[in-house]
Amino acid sequence: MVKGIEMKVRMIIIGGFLGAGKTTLITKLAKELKGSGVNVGIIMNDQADSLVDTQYAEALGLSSSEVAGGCFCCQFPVFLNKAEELIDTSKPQMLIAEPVGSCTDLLATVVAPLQVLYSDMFEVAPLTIMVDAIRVLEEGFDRHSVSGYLRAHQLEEAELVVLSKADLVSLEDMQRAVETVRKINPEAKLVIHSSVNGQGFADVVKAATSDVVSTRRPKDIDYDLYAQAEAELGWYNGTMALDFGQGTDSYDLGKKILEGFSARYPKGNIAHAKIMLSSESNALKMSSVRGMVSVDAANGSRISEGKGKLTVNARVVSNPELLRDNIRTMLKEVLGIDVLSLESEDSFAPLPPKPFHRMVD
Ligand SMILES: Nc1nc2c(ncn2[C@@H]2O[C@H](COP(=O)(O)OP(=O)(O)OP(=O)(O)O)[C@@H](O)[C@H]2O)c(=O)[nH]1
Ligand SMILES: [Mg+2]
Repeated sequence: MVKGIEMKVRMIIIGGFLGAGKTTLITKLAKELKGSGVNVGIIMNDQADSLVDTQYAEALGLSSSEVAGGCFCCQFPVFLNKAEELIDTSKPQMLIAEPVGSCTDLLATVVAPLQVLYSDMFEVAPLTIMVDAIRVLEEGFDRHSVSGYLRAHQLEEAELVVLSKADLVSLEDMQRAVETVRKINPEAKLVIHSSVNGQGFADVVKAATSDVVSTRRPKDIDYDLYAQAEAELGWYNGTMALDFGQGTDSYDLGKKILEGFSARYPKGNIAHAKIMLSSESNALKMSSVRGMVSVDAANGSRISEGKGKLTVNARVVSNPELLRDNIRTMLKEVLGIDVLSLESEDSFAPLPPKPFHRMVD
């Protein structure tokens, strides 16, 4: 599909809980679309700044922007502004937006406002929600599971569900995961996906490039329960300058940092911890979701040399101050004396969501 710049920009919103695989899918989708001649922009989102995801998208050479310090719904004017900026600078035919993983009620607070107030600018694709098959199998959507109310609502409002991490579960288990998803949302289109073997990716590309638009009505929501579910998580973002000297094995370092979370927290409580390490000789992105550590991307050699930088983003079920203290201790243990300075650090629990718009009729 090739659209002229005078046409509406197709806005594809890909939400879903922390660690479900949004950034992995979005960057892959953007590269695929770019490769087939579609001009694409990406908008990332987080409750804080210094984002690993944005650094990653930029490192891949994708036109990207971020809305930091709150979700798209609470910061709708900033979201719109960033979209307009990207449209002015990059003239994209499509914008792919990743809302923060602890955000829901997007139909009422982002999709509807775009459709009602900015219908001349945007064509809004059906709301896509990514759901981690492992989290479904191990926790379900029980109110008492990690952010259960919030994750169930995200799924309820989905128009396209991308059930991710198919490579990590057996066919029988995937069938069970599908049944659990269907109990909450029987209507959505469902794609079983793996970023590792490419399963389901063609269906995601097809949905992205179709002309079908979002039509789903917003779902009821209790904002107190939503706020409680969101506030279960402590958030930590930190950036520090490092001196790797003659050379440090970056994989070892990343692994040790992320394994520090597994040593301190029950795995279900590690929603997503991610790090980006960069130096004069390399760059590395690693993640831990529920204690499962993986290398997401690497550039250059395995060995970090000279001056460098470490960014840590962690979202863990914890009091935020305790999370910060634990991370400081972990970093001190792993990095020894080489921390030159902590350039920025932030730890907090998200405030109750207060959407700028909420349109339900
Ligand atoms: N095995 C496997 N790993 C995956 C798959 N999709 C994503 N991952 C891994 O899961 C981790 C989290 O992926 P992200 O794409 O960063 O998740 P996210 O939803 O953007 O997370 P937040 O930005 O924290 O909300 C990374 O280590 C990915 O490599 C998949 O299909 N299979
Ligand atoms: Mg992400």
